[in-house]
Amino acid sequence: MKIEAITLREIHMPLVHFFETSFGRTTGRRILLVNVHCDGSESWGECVAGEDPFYSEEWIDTAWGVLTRYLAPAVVGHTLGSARECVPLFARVRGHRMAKAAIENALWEAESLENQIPLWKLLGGTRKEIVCGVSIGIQDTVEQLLNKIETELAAGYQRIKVKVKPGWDVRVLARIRERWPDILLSCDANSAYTLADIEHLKGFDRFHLLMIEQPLWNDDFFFHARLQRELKTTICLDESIRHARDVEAALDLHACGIVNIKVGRVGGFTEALHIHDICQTHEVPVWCGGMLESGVGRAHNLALSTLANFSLPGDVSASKRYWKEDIIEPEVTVSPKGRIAVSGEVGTGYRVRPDLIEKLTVRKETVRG
Ligand code: OSB
Ligand code: MG
Repeated sequence: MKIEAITLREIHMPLVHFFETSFGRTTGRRILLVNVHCDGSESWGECVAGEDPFYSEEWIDTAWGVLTRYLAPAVVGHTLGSARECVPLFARVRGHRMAKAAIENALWEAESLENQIPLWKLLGGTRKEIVCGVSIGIQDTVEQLLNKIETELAAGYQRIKVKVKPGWDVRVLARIRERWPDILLSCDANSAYTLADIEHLKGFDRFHLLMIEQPLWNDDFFFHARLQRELKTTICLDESIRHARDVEAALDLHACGIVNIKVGRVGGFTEALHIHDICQTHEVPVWCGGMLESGVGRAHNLALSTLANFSLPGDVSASKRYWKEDIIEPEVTVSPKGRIAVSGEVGTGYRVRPDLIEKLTVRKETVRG
């Protein structure tokens, strides 16, 4: 594939419903898309960096700068035999994984188009459909949360994850369990607790959660290992797994028993596949996390979720839970049994809607050779 140019776009999309985590509330997304122009193909990638540097250090404006100034110029003009060949070209730039992933993932899509195979097959996927869960943010009242859970269960979703923080945790989990004693339930703290909360966190054990996601610091696994020794509930790491070495260290320390893989957080499909394989060797299940993606990132998450060790329901759910109108067609839809069927078409199996993207674009820049 000869990479002729890369176009970056910032699009604005209001969320159907606000999304609140322990670090704040989001009502609309500023989404950075990259469009890679190869000889003979157009492919897309989504940078999942947020509006603020709250989930991780990266945010849309650092990603824009590093993409236009370093990452796009590092690959434009090059001819690559495969998508993973971009990894060494990006290596000089430290961190900025979400920015790197945006280009790398678009290149995987380009490679699948060039080889005329579905992206999920190129990645090594084996599942024809994936099982979906939902991540439900902090609401204004517990009643609102219970209503949302009821709606998502009726829609068929197979696992409910709720966001928690001090003051919105045991009381909320108790109400959920009172009403649904047997559903697959987990919680995500996005680093809202410290080791001073060990006794409090032990109180979560009585809710029989599938997992508690990232209870402690975003950059830690050492103290998560200490916490895991005190809890019956399995810890799942999200924020603190940045690459394959992190997951090796975390598993060695027994810091978690489940891993959330977000392809943006780990810097692209190549690293995500590596982490998947390490976890599989250790018999540690993984699932695919979400970052409130548009259809572009969602389609990539779906392809990744077809790999064998993605054995737990992920946070990959229907377009309509986020957007009045998604930027891909068809939109991502979920069956009444909470599953998404994978397309047999080449590439992602979803087409981007250039007219709609153009309408939503507020900033655009092209890097040429
Ligand atoms: O921690 O998984 C998280 C959204 C933004 C930032 C962090 C997280 C999330 C989610 C949303 O939980 C998952 C989704 O896309 O539905
Ligand atoms: Mg999380």
